[in-house]
Amino acid sequence: AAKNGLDGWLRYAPLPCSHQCHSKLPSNIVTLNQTTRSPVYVAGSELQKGLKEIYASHVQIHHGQHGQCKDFSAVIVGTVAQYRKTCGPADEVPHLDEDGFWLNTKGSHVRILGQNEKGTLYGTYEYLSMLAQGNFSDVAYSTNPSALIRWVNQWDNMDGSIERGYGGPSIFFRGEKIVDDLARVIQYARLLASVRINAVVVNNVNANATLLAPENIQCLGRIADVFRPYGVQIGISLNFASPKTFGGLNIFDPLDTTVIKWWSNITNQIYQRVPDMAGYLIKADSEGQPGPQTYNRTLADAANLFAKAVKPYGGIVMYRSFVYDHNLNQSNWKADRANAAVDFFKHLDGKFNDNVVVQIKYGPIDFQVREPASPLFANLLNTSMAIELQVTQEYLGQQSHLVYLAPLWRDILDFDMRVDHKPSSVRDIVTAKRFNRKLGGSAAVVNVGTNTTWLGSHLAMSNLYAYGRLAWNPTDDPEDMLRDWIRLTFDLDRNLLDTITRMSMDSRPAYENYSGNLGIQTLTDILYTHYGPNPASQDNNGWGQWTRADRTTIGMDRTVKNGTDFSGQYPPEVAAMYESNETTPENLLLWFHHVDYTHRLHSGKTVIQHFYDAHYQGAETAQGFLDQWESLQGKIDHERYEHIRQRLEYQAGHSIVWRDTINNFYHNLSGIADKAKRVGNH
Ligand code: GCW
Repeated sequence: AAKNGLDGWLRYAPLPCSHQCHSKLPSNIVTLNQTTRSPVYVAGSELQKGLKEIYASHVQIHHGQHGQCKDFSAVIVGTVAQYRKTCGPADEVPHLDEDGFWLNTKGSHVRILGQNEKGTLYGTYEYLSMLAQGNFSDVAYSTNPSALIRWVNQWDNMDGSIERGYGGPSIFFRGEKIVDDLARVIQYARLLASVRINAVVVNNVNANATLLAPENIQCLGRIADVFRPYGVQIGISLNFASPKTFGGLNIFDPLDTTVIKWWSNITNQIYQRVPDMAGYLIKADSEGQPGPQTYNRTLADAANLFAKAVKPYGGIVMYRSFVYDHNLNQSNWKADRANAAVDFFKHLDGKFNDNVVVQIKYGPIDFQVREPASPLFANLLNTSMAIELQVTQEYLGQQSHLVYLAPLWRDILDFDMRVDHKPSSVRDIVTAKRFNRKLGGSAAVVNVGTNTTWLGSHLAMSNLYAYGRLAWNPTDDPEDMLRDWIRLTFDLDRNLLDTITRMSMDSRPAYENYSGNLGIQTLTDILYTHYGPNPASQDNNGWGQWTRADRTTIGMDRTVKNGTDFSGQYPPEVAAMYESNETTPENLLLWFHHVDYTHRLHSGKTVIQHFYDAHYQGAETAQGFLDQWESLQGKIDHERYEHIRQRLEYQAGHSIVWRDTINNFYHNLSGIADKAKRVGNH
């Protein structure tokens, strides 16, 4: 079959079978569960497909009988319990946590044993990833997830459009209904399972209550049936006002008994059709969405309403902390949207039921190219939390610009909050270790669509791949993950590998340089599109994404001494660092401090000269991507080569538009000349 972008990193491109490969390739597959549509069964079929496509090796699947466990050169796939039952003792297998697996390629046969069936499937994809990279080394290791919540959120609307989606219309919905043909959903399930994502919320957080209509609940069941064999559960977003707007009640107060009954009834109906639904995702009292504040109830009252409804089924509620006033007034020096999450949630710490998880965007504003880690992570000591990331490049070039995001995510995950003067990395907080919670993890907004690139650009898929890897192990190295992804997606060619690695690793610094640097956010259009340069839109808007730039000064003063108090939301050591412009990392200077354009950076350069230079440097790097890519012509199939080439050509030009728009804007505003005489008329 012709290979195309749909396979993503599960391409199984043909490789020559060297001597080592001949002696190492399994000649049988033994699966320890023959129930079709079980993850172990799927694992067997996936192995068979991989072996055939990569090494043209046609291998039979046997359904575990005792004798076969000893078969020479078989690959055995199943859970540890299934292995014990069919094959005998499994004493060598180390203790595994839920979803974990053990992979052993040493000796006469390969064993892939999961703690559960999902884990077995993950281990199978791991083994296939080795094979597809021509890696036949002897390994024996186990791996366990850092957290049990490894979700993705789709922002798909029932009419088939996708909010902030750049890869075409929805694979789930069309014309207020769930689509008949779910072939693309199967493909998506494979991709997600291969990077160990275990749940997908299928509809937009700006939710439409019609999803709860009986016929739609039945159809949700069809979606769940497609994901289930891959170990991926589904979840749904709810509209808080549904009892009134859809259910015919005249109220949606979370403490009202008719409302409570209504939600539990709906929940029962859903679980009847989808007994393993992962849970609910809630956006309430945010950006015009209805919420408990209408009835003077707390956000915890709202979260607990749903928590009680799903509790009997083992479901969880992801409650978003993205709650803020979007009609802020900039004439108030103290107004600051960044303060909102802590203001709204801190006093509710400890009031959430134990199956509620507060889902927190990584930064205090909104998926910007550079933000400090959200201080909310350090303020909820008795509440389960998850981090919300965005694979969708909403503010980061919307898949028309190459921006590899793993380094950004690692910056946040590695950040040490120093809660109680003890090591408190965001990673340890959200994986529930730091405060000993039962639940924790991550969710990423991933707006894949029907486009054959999935996200709108082939190169953007490295972000989905890396997200899954980090959700499993948040200390995975961004460059290592990238190299695996490149080998699996394109080819093992050394030069190709180095080139795409270099471009990707340079991409976030480049974007930051030509869009907005020194912590000023992206300077993109804030009012409508979130795309392209529009520095003027960054002030005097109700959204509270401000720069406070005037003729002589720029930056938000978020200090306690004379600003918005935001820095005071961090534990003392971190607060002290951000309070002074001497100790604030320069890449966040303008996030925390309001300074003169002539303020000197550690380099000796002024802020304004740094702006000019960084924008030139970033645009130059981006223009270089095109040449680097073109050096790979002939090494990649024409279709993908050309699609990517066009994107990079566009980015090269658009980076110049960015550079000049931003530089001219601040040049006009400040009247300060560029030392290198590039900006303005000379
Ligand atoms: O970034 C903003 C987006 C909205 C989005 C919102 C959110 C789904 O512009 O489109 O709504 O965030 O995260 O809820």
